[in-house]
Amino acid sequence: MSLQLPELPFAKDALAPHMSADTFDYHHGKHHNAYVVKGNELLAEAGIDASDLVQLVHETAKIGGALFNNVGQHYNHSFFWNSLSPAGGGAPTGEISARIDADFGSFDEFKAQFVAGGVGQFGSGWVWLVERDGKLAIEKSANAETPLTTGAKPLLVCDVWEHAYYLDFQNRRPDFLASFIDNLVNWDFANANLAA
Ligand code: MN3
Repeated sequence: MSLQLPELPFAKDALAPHMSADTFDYHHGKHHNAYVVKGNELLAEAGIDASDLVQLVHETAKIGGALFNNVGQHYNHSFFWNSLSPAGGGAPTGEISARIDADFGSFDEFKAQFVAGGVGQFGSGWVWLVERDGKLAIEKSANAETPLTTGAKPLLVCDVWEHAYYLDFQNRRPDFLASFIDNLVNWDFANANLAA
């Protein structure tokens, strides 16, 4: 299989002012596309095939290096676009709402831990809501890493590489993370992942 840049699941200006069309021009059109192009070159050289992207992430994680970095970044960014919605943000709905209350105590406590996780990821990386060993948890990962390869079920992700927020928030990563939860987070996607 080859990697393909997915269409954004919304118009590139649909999340403004929280995430601008300029950000998507660079983040989706340039950064994500570069991972797709380089990943396909390296997959062809390595002669690796897989039936789907999740299997490909697992296969390339065994090899590491630039091959995994590009495939992992393709998986993570594809997951991130789906973690955003123009109708998103605010308190959760559905099954994930009850699970957040059970495992974090409250939505406010979940939000505080999610923001702290993203702020606490030193340098480039990601902050995730996952289900691990039957419980919801906040996890962070560096660079292209993903909790998928360590046995967790990813439910939501926010990109905390500087390219994700610098045009809209400059150095204010905490504000970007709070805005992700308040204005953009796609609970329907989290509920679908939880049920899968
Ligand atoms: Mn990114």
